[in-house]
Amino acid sequence: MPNVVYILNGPNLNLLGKREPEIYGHQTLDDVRDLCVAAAEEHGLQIIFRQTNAEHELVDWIQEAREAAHAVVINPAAYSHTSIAILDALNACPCPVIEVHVSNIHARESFRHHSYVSHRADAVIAGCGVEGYLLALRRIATLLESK
Ligand code: CA2
Repeated sequence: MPNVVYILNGPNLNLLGKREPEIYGHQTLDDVRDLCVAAAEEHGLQIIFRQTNAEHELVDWIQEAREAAHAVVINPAAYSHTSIAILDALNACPCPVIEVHVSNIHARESFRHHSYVSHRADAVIAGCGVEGYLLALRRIATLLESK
């Protein structure tokens, strides 16, 4: 049975590739999912890829991942900067967690510089564009292989 990785995306990431390409690039979230499926196959991983605009749904999915996932890749989007609920849910997850941001949040407005999720994340990838998701999967494969 392949290791299962939940890839969870927060609010407005459904707009990826459709607005603000100078910040987020031209690839859509469907493109990101396709790239992640291909990368996961290469690494022998199975992915569950989801997006929601609702904080409670992210919390529910993280709780689901607690039982069902071997690792979590999460782009919490704006909830990174506001949500203790998402941090608490991730703190209850025993598996590796990697936080991904398409843009470099540290080179943007000061309110984006702090992420609650980073307090729990085993690694944080920011500013690599959508390639950040693929780097996260590669790191997850390394971490799970060394277990
Ligand atoms: O850089 C990232 O991946 C972010 O997580 C994206 C969030 C932002 O709030 C974070 O600070 C950094 C925004 C989600 C995407 O929002 C879009 C809005 C318009 C057009 C395209 C995407």
